[in-house]
Amino acid sequence: MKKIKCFLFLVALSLFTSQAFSQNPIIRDQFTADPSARVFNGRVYVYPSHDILAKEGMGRPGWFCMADYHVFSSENLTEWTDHGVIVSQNKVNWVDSTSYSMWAPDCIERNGKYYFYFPANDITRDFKGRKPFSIGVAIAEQPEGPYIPQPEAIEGIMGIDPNVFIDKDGQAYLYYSMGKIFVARLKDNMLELASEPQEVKDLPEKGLKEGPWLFERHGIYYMTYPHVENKIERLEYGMGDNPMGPFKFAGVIMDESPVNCWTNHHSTIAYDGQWYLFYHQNALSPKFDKNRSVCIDSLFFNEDGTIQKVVPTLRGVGISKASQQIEIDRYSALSETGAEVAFIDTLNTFLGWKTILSSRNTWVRYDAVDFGSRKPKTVQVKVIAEKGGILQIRLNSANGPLLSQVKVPVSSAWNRVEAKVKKFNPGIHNLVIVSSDENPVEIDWISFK
Ligand code: FUB
Repeated sequence: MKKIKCFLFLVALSLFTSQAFSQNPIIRDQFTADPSARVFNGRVYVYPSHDILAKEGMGRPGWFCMADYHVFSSENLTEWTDHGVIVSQNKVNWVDSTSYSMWAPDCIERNGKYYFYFPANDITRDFKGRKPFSIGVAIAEQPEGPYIPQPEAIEGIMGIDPNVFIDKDGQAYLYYSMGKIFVARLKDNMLELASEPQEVKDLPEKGLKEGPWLFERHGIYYMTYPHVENKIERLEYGMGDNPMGPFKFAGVIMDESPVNCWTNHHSTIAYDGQWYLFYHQNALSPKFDKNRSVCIDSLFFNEDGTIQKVVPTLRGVGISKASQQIEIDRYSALSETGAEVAFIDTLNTFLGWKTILSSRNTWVRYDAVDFGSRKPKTVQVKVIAEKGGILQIRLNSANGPLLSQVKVPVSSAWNRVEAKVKKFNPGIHNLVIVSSDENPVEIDWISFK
């Protein structure tokens, strides 16, 4: 009986939590967008939107389609736990359960309770014959839920992209957007406005602005937001000395998407002494930019408090353990010619990518791998090489210390090939895989045992 109970418990656990993948994008078994990241009780939580592919009868074809929200958490920014659905469109009184309009959310803690703010089309309101976007709140005792939605949306707001900031004096502010960015004070109950919404002043006049994210650092208040200055969104910011603004435009945090994702939407956290930018791109859906994926990169400040521009990377953040299956296609650097990354299966992008080393001396480098203190016995690589090949596993550079040499057999199917590890340097190093044969080799992942 005990064994059966234990088995059922494990089955239940596996239904509600699953380990997602590390590196960019950070979640690779579903689409995620509009990440609001928070640090609660020493752990990082991400509250994203959940993009799905619209089918017949689901919202507006070719548009955003979102029916619910998940929350994800991590301690090391590389291994993510999916805590499952926390709020869904068919379980909130005021939400139109056929609208698939659960857009960008946010979550904040106050007095031990977690307040989850989310926009959606409101069946109880009418704006020019439409159900407009309202913003509602769901409350939980734990960051991962269960969340109980309030029966009504917040009175006095029509808009999307809620963001909540609590200042040092305990005053809470709600920011949201509707083409422009607005702010209002919140009452202590976090559910009602304490002031009339007003437009946030001194941000660029022209072009859509949305997705506000307010944070404070060393007494400076940063209003950060996606803005269509040109054709698609880029992340910008203004600096001020008051959460209500005005904010003086201070620059661009991230340029427009190199792969033409129309939206970007972000958040920032300081965690373990480092600042991070969470944002989204359409890496898993290159042909349809309404199916997006959350990424993370490090964020740095200049001495005067201005923000250094963030260039999106595949490698992302965090340290990978050598014993993990390291997806080296999320590379830090590639040889100038002869190395490339492609989807394993373009019809199912959730299978991820592979690295192709097409000739001798082509290489891929993946930074910050922790080899620990004990020498691994073997290295395992998941590979295909139709004509066979030889891979050298090195540290730091294409000529760096040689850890192992892997002979890849002739095969047109994926194989896990193992080789002895000859040399070992304890600690954290950059890992380099070099092809030392003329024939192309495709690599899915590498792992040390
Ligand atoms: O995810 C739907 C909308 O796209 C968000 O609310 C905007 O910020 C944009 O990212």
